[in-house]
Amino acid sequence: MDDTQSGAAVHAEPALAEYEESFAATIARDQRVEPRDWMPDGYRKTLIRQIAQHAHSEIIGMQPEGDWITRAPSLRRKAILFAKVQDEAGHGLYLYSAAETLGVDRDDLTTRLIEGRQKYSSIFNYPTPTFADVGVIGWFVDGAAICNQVPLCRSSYGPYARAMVRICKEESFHQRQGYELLMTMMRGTEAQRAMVQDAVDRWWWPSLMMFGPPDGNSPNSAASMAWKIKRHSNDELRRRFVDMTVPQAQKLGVTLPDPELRWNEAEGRHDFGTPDWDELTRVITGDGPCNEERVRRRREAHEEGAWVREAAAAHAAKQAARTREGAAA
Ligand code: FAQ
Repeated sequence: MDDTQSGAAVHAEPALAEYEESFAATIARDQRVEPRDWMPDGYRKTLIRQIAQHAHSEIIGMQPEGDWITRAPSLRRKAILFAKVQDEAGHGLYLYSAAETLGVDRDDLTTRLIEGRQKYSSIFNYPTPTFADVGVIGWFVDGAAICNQVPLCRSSYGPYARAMVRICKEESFHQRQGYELLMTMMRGTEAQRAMVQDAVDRWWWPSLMMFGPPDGNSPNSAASMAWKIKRHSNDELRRRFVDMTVPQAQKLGVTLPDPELRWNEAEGRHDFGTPDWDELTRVITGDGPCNEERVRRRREAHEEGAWVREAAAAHAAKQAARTREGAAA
């Protein structure tokens, strides 16, 4: 090694340390990290993992409720459901765009999803046998999404945090439409009330699992919280969801299926039972009631949409060529 080379090597180390220092200072000051800023590899990888999983969840999450679009009981319910499912598609698109700012390609992320190499939320692997499921998804699943995602509006990565602002506003409408649908059913017949209670019984525990494994078994939380990607732990958000939902259940007139659920006066919050963590592991690893169907349908939709992507690419190439010709003339 000659002198110049060794000089360059000595110089490279303080430069990296400076980048690290500046990144740490940005996080400490609660400022946003933007796509062009230097960031540690682990930070970039964690964001790509979480944002991609989040985007996949929004897209796969269209399926359980989408199944009811053609069977909605009235034009009004159909229009509402259509709008909601379309919103989820929009959320997926914002999130894939946010992931792309980190240097990954949306096509590649989709391939990873349909080949089972990337995850999506466990909650979308449960079936929707009755129309009450549509209401309960809005109330519980969108409610849980709001609890989890409002703090993500303050996430340290700018494009993710900004995408979450609009997403949360829309999730709030989704939650209300679900609750309103359930209120209507609860004012209906005995059979309708039973249908609501049955859906509540089936969705309660899977909704608690949406927040992820318990804190002691959450390998990504420590780094994610230090980097301020996540602002609260899985258990903390799960508790908030329970506290928020219990009075809503009382008002609605349904029973949450947990004999251990009770108000803890001393702590100022609810105590509740333990979800079946083995079930969460099974569902995350592909062995839930609907995993196979959800991924198969996503794969089919992707394959059937190939001609649209080809046509859009051909159109874009034609437009670009025209622009070039115009500039050259
Ligand atoms: N399902 O170390 P942690 C919606 C995985 S959107 C599947 O605690 P982390 C809107 C986790 O990825 C719903 N996998 O992980 C809507 C990790 O695996 P990996 C989606 C799960 O990231 C409504 C491993 O377990 N929301 O509902 C789950 O720190 C209605 C260890 O876990 C988001 O994606 C799970 N439930 O915390 C749409 C929000 N939980 O990657 C349609 C953003 C954990 O190491 C209709 N994401 N895993 O192999 C987050 O906040 C976090 O990623 C958590 C997990 C909290 C989900």
